[in-house]
Parts: sequence; structure tokens; C-alpha cells
Amino acid sequence: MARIISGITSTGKLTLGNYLGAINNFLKLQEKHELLIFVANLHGLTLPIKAQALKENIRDIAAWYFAAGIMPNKTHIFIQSDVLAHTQLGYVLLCNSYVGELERMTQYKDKSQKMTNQNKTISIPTGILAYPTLMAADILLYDADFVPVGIDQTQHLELTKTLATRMNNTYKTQLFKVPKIIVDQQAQKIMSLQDPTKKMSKSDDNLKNTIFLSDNKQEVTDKITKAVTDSENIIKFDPQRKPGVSNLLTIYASITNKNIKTCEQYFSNHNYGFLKKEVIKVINNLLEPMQKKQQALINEKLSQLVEYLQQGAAFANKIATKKLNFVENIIGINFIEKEK
Ligand code: AQP
Repeated sequence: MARIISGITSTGKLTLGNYLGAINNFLKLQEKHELLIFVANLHGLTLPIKAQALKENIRDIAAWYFAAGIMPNKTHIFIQSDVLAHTQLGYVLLCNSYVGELERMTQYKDKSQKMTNQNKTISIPTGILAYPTLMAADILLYDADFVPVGIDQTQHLELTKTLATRMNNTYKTQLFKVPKIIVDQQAQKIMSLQDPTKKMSKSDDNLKNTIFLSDNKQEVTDKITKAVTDSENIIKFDPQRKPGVSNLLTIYASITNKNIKTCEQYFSNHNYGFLKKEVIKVINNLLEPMQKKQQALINEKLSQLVEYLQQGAAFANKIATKKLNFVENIIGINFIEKEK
């Protein structure tokens, strides 16, 4: 059975983008693969965050995974920092990367541009530069066959493949399996509601840009009703010329599991008001049952949630520790070989 690893960063509350770009894919994959899914809490430290907010984000993301339908008897869910090998291998990979290749990452460029302080000096946390090397460790520790990601993460995945190949060549040993990338072509990228040329992101300061999985019916209605479209009133999928309308069509198609062409036809004789009403309906139908389950896990079944996560971490630790020992032996970090 092919092994798959993926995670979501605890930088904020989960968005519809995280669900449609990542979690929805996990649900399909768990049926036929060995799936390891983690809450990327170490990546959650890359931008300044209050301790209480970070704690809540970690707990909430873990609960969303299960509430969305990821099954603890099929899939191994864990918290990244519960498996120490991630940071250890992350450092090894950092030492095998180049500053130039990390600086070329689009996500680094975007995030660092926003780091201008009030006095116009720039303080860019090193963590956002090093992020892709820790992400590479997250993947390479498990000899994953596939890594399912949203299209926005493909550049980081390419770097993971580069680092794996580089280290395999440097040490003339198959240290790491070079993973394949799976991008859900249908889900693509879910865009910001007010600026549909930008990705919908959980750390976006403008709350109107984002549908959170925790949004209630009224919040969903308000945000979708005010989502930016254009003045043509023609429902057509054309991300270049009509990014707002195309984004609404993508959301509708992803949730209903239909292809974009079918949705275009369905909406062809309707106006934007109708499109928005339909989008609101499918989002609320998706979120309501999930929210009930997520709240029940947090408020009534927290000890069960913790137990699932401990089981997931125990499973992940076995694989990760073995891999780390193997890598450390080959690169010469221990003068007495560690157990294989
Ligand atoms: N808007 C999106 N559309 C499609 N997929 C998305 N993902 C995130 N946003 C969208 C996918 O969700 C997974 C987990 O992402 P992450 O939280 O680890 O990192 P991210 O891509 O940086 O997500 P955010 O929400 O944009 O977080 P912040 O604001 O912290 O940067 C990935 O598979 C990602 O592709």
C-alpha cells in the first residue's frame, strides 16, 4: 500500500481553502493508502503567534480532521512536535540547502514582503526562510510515495525532491525516497473573496476574504454575498478575466464534486445573485454537520481526541526514528552507530 503524508499548519483557524485543497483529498486517499496526517505546530511558530491562540489552533485542527471524516482506525493523525525526528532531520536538510534556493520560494517572498515594521525596518523571521527544509523533513522521514497538496505548495515539494536527490547523490546512498506530488486538479486554489487574485489564507488579516470552517450560516451568507465578482453578469469560468466568478464556480464544483463545465452549464441562464445563493447553500450544508462533530470532540470527547493523537504519534515515531537513525549513521553524526 502506498504511503502518503501531509499536514496543515497551525497558523490560524482552518479555511474552506484548507478543506477543499487538502482535507477533502485526504478523505478520498484514506480508503486505499497508508495515510499519515499531522498538525504542523512547529510550522505554526514561523510567524508571531500568542501561546493561547497556538494551543487552540492545534487542538481545533486535530478535531477538524476527525470531524471531517478522517478515520482513526485507517489514518494516523499526530502533532508534529510529538515526533522529535522532524526537527532533527529538518536541521540536517537545512545544512544541505542553499540560501539562494530558499529565498527563491514564492511563499517566502510573499510573506517576507509583509514584514515591514511601523518604522519601515524589516524583520523577517528566519523560520519563514527555513520553512521548506522542515517541510522536506516532514515528508522524507516517512519515505512517502505521494504528497497531496494544493497547487500553491508545489514549489516547496519540488525543493523537497531536490534536497532528497542532492543528499542521495552526496552520500551515494538511497537515503530518501523521492516523493511524487498529487495536486487535486478539480479543487485547485481557492481564492480570497475580496481579492480573488490572492489565495484564501487562514492568516489573512481581512476576515471578509476568508470562509472559516467555524463560520456560522450568517457569516457565510454575508461573506459570499459581498464576494467580489464583476459587472458582466455572465457566469463563465475564466480565472484571468473573471477571477471572482471563477472562484465561486470552483468552490461550488469542489463541494458538489462536479466538474466546472457541468456547473457552468447549470448556471448559464442565471445571474450572480443565484450563483451566490447556491454557493452559500452548499457551503452551509457542508459546514453544519462538521461543526457539530468538531465541537463535540472538543467539549465532550477531548480525552478521546488526545488518545487518537497519542496513537498516531506512536505509529509515526516508530517510522521516523528508524529513518533518522539510518540517515545519522550514513552522514556520520554519531561515532557509534544507532539502532537500525
Ligand atoms: N486557498 C487554498 N486553496 C487550496 N488549497 C489550499 N491550502 C491552503 N490554502 C488553500 C492547502 O491546505 C494545506 C495546508 O496548508 P498550510 O496551512 O500548511 O499552509 P498554507 O498553504 O500556507 O495555508 P494557508 O491557509 O494559506 O495558511 P497561512 O495563512 O498560514 O499561510 C496545503 O496542502 C495547502 O495547499
